[in-house]
Amino acid sequence: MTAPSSGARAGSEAAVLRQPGSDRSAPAASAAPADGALASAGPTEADWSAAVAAVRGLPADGRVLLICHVNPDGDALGSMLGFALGLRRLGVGRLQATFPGPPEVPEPLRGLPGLELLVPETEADPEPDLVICFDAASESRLGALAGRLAGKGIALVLDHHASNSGFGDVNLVDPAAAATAVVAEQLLDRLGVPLDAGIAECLYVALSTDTGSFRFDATTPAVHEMAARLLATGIRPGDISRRVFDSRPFGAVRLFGEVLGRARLEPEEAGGQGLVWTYATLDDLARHEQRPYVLEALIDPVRCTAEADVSCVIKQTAPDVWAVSLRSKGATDVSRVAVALGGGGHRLAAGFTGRGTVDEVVERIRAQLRVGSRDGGADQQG
Ligand SMILES: [Mn+2]
Repeated sequence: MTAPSSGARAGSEAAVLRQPGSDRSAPAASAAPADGALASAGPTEADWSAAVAAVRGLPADGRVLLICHVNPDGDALGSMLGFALGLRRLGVGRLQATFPGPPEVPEPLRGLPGLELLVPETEADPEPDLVICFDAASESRLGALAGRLAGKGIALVLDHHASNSGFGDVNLVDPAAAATAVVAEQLLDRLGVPLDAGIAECLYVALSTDTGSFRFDATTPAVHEMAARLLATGIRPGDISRRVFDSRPFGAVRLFGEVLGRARLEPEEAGGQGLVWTYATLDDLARHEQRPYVLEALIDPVRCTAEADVSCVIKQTAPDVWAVSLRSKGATDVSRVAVALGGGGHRLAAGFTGRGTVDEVVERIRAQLRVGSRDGGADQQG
């Protein structure tokens, strides 16, 4: 299951939609907590107790299936595998971890501890006693595996997306958490599982990817305190960061050069705050012999553009299908744009699946940004 790559990249701040067919993006992170005060307050004591009871109540030979979202990013895989390793420490022997779609782990995440627990979705236990779902804002992000939550076993959901509908039997959804890994660490603590280097490395990858290497507003004191606990196990942040963020095939470097060279700046869009965008086609990938995951990092140089509040990368996934990533520096609620166009995400990081030509997709974004800038004042505080 750790074979060739594709799918998501570990590094970027907000993973957003990566695949046609998934209707909601699940951006890893970014500035989710900016909306924290408005979103639900997070898990109650009763929720935590129910989650602990679900794990502690497993029969001696209980079977646990852990699932994360399609095209898993650092938080999805890291929180899932870190928690799985914790369950193993608790003595849970029959563990499987999986995600929908091709069983390919993105190259930057192939060093994660616990990868040996991964199985292709086709081999996932059809009737586990406990299903635990990570970083998926909605059941649709679980593909065919969503059906496992309806089985006779208990379904436990760990997530940090404010839009999470609470589709499990027990839901630990904390919109104020910088990453699902924050929720996972808390549950491990309540289960009495001590952190070891393996668990810590998984959770560190999750936390650092979802906070953009601790650069986003989601990086609260609590995030640094958690990072300190993880680092205290002896893991090497330099090695991890190089592997996860700072490594790219030369072909991808050249591909970026080409794609960045065609970026357009439209200062008048987004209510005069500016829009910058570019796109990458399947042909671009083929010419440079690159896998789709390398494009996950493309939003980072694009969003550096000082003259634009909104940045956008449009990645072709099929002839007329595009995975669209949107970012804002703060003046624009891009989740509203994404939701209006069939996707989702956070206020400063969101995405959707676009259909048609690039020009048609961009025009729809411009139009929604105009709606947004008209209504923006009204719900600025809302
Ligand atoms: Mn996440």
